[in-house]
Amino acid sequence: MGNQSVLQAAAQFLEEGDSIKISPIGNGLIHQTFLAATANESIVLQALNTRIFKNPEDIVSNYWQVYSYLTLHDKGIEIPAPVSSLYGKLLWTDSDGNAWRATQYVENSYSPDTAENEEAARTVALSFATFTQSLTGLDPRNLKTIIPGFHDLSARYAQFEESVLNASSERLIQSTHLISEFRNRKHLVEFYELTRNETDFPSRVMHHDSKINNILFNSKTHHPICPVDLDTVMPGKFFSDLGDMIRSMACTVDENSRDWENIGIRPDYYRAILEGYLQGIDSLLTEAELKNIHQAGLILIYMQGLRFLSDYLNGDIYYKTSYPGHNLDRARNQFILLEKLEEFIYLTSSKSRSGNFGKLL
Ligand code: GN1
Ligand code: MG
Repeated sequence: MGNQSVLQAAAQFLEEGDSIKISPIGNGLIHQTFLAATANESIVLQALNTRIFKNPEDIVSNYWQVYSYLTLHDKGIEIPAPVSSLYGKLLWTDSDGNAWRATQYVENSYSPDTAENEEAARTVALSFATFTQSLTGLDPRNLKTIIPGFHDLSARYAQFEESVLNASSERLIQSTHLISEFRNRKHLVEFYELTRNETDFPSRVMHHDSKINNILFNSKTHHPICPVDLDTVMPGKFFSDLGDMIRSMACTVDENSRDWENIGIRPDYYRAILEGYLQGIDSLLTEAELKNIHQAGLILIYMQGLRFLSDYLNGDIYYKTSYPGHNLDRARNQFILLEKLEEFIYLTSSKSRSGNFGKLL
């Protein structure tokens, strides 16, 4: 994205279009995000990836619904106000077809990439759970489904099998071990099918990208302000946000690491995330969800592994990559993490029968 295009977009959302300073922020794999500032005003400006988000209007419409609901109902949680363009629209499309939108920049805030200790992980979990809890009165069916089948494990599994069929023989050879390990875990897809039951596993408003860098923290108090990056906010199931936090915060190294020997689960973080989430969601979960709470991390790690491997097999068309084989390495990383979580849950549940881990449910 050239600087000129960003400046041109920023000028659509800022009053004084001629003295704008632009700097890239965030490190998302999908959109391009910038801080655009004049002497009086700072906004977060985003070029939405319309290859992935086919209907960018739906993103701004969901954002508006969530923003209005939280503001009207005074739930004690505020998200950055959307900023409309000088033409009064929440979306502006440039001559190359890029869709831009903006939100207010929250001063004295930051988004860390890692949870420094388990207390940080607990507050992040509390924040994402409070978000869903606060939106209980907003019928999830009113929100647009931004990416159909986004956390639909059956659909992700089907895409994976399709990518195996279409892969080049070179990429297939590199992936044989992972393909068979992922196929061996199809029981997770069978569990996912059970969650279609709306009584036991009701749909709620979920964030669907609950990484710590999608939480704004207050620079002075270091407490979470609110979740951001709300593009994938849509109806979802209990495992999505909890599972993605386990995937991205209870791990010893991040999803890009090739330090295979040191990929693992941090038990104290796992417990803190679970406790923080249960506190924030405050008795919303059904008996069936509580009984299956440990499936959350397994499903999300498995799904992310399938997605990275499918992208590798498809020739790296979805995620930004920095070197050939990056997606294959990410898939391997997620597979090792999945094995480590399986082991941790197995050990934990056998110990809890003898009373040691009773607190973990
Ligand atoms: C993508 O771009 P980013 O980092 O916010 C992806 C998530 C994945 C994540 C893996 C729309 O999110 O689902 O978990 O990469 N978002 C989309 O790092 O596909
Ligand atoms: Mg995201």
